[in-house]
Amino acid sequence: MKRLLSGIKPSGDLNIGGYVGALRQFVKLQEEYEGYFFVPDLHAITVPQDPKELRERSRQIAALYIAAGVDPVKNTIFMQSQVSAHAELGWIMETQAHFGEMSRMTQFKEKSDGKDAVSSALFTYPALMAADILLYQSTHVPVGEDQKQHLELTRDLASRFNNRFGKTFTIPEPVIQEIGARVMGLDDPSSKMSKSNPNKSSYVLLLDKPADIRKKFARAVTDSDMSVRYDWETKPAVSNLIELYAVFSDETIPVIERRYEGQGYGAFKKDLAEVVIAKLTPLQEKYEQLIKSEELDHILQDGARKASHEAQKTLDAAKRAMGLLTY
Ligand code: ATP
Ligand code: LTN
Repeated sequence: MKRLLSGIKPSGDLNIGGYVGALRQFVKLQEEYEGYFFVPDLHAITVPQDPKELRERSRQIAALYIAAGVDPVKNTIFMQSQVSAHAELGWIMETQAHFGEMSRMTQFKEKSDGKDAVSSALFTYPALMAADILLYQSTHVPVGEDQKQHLELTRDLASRFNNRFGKTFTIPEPVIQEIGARVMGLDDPSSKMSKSNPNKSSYVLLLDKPADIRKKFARAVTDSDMSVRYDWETKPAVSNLIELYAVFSDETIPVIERRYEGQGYGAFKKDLAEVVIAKLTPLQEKYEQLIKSEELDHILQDGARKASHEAQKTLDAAKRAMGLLTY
């Protein structure tokens, strides 16, 4: 059976970039795979977090998985910190990772740039990510384009370990879709839509109210000529919005271009807000029910139990292979 594993950090409120690049794929792919969906809270604490906010956000991300359509019966949903094998295998993977290759990780460079107190865990983060994936013998990992480099490192570390100590880990494949692999900011089409951007108009949150969604799309930057045309070279801002339209309406890009031919940006941006609202409204309703319920905590407790059982098998195999005693 093919195994899918992925996670979204509880480091900020989830925006439509994470939904389009990752969460939407979790829902689509769950039919064909055995799914492990976790909340990488140990990754979130590589940068400072307020304890109360972290607690709330972690439940929030798990509730959003389910509200978006991830089936908690069919899949295993859990908190990373509740499965201690992640931290243990994370350490083991650090012993296999070279300082040089870790230094080339662009996410670390971006997140540490200009900051004077950066945790050492932010640097070693990709080794923990490799452990997350390898513990479940995952075959496929759905992520946005920005995680491709971490996936390549995971594959390298798994092969290096297997070559040194005997076959222990499955080599995973990234799953990166063509449309929506990198959703750009609404204020600036040259930077990724990111929850760490201080400009709140640069992103739409999954839990934004319809009025805010309308306002944010109305303000979104466009390009100089007035045509709704898909061309990343000359029209990156509009191309970004067209991709969002395509994803949220389940229509193709040529159909959208034809609909708005000769119409300018006004009608297009208004309709874009409505297709996004139409998708997010049922998700938000389901979320409101879940977040108040104890059902969510039961799902997470159950998930942690199942995940621990699976993860322990791989952790023990890796320890044994290396010469660490496991009795
Ligand atoms: P930050 O926005 O603070 O940089 P992050 O997006 O790097 O955080 P996560 O929220 O953990 O971190 O990302 C979850 C998943 O969503 C990842 O697979 C990531 O690739 C994907 N993702 C995040 N932002 C986007 C985006 N703008 N476009 C496409 N995919 C995205
Ligand atoms: N590094 C990812 C979050 C993440 C992840 C994972 C994604 C941590 N562990 C395992 C897929 C599989 C990020 O920053 N978005």
